[in-house]
Amino acid sequence: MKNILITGCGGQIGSELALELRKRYGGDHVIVSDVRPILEGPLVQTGPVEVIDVLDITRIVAIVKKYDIDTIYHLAAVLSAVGEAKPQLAWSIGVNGLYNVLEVAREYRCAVFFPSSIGAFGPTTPLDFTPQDTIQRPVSMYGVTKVTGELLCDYYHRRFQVDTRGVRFPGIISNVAPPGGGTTDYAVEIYYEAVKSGRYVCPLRAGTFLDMMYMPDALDAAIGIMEADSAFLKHRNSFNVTAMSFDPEMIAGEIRKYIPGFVMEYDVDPVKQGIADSWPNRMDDSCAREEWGWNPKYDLEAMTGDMIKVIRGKRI
Ligand code: AKB
Repeated sequence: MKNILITGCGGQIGSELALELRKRYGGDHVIVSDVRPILEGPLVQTGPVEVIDVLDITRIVAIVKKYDIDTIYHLAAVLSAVGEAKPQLAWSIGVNGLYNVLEVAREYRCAVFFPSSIGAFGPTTPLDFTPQDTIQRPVSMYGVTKVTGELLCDYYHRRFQVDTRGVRFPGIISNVAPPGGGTTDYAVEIYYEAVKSGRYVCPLRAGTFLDMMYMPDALDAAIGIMEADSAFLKHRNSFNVTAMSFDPEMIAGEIRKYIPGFVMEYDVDPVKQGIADSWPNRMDDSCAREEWGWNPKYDLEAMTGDMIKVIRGKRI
């Protein structure tokens, strides 16, 4: 990776991935972009920032040529809950945006990172220890775009030898930029509300188990798969990766170790609950561990200690 372009960088993952990549590869070698202008903050202070609408292929080409890009982290997407409210937009950004990126990558010989998701699975998938290769019949538009994306990336690798790679991210928990429209957002919001008010109204039912991961591990996953020796990769575009699996009661229990009076109430959101019920309880990520050494560092306990410390420091 010499010169890297990140799309959708204003979001939860991009805002931290960009800084990590700039630390490793140098600020001028990591070009940050988003459909909305990023005008201030660490992303602006540490390297180039551009506006890119991924539906505008001529703009992607212009930026790839301007900076001699050889690697694209394509993060622009609409998350699962917003995707159910706006399915046409979710398809357009999720599939047409990826198609544009892959076409540019084919023409200009770029490697591409594509984040798939636990959303690529559905109710007929085995939900416990979900295998790497299994049934994928998602019921959300987000899931449909993720399965399509996995297949498109496979196709561009097989047909055009584009170096496409990716992982199936679980819910990602972080404390810099908010997630914005996913089913797993509750696992971020709960920490902020616990610190701020000592109570949280959870949109998912107790007993809803989902895979999750703390942001430092998510960054390691995204960079790790792109830096992996391709000779060892059999599943290049859609590795299951997970770090922990918990339900709302378990995360509330961990929070109570720091905030003993923390109160959890439930007001189930039927759309989010329906999506969550169709997703795995816990994936099997042994292929990622075997093929490129995936090895997450944070469990629920370690993550909770860090989240509470960081959020308390923000004085929200
Ligand atoms: C979402 O909830 O939509 C995302 C995801 C798991 O892909 N966080």
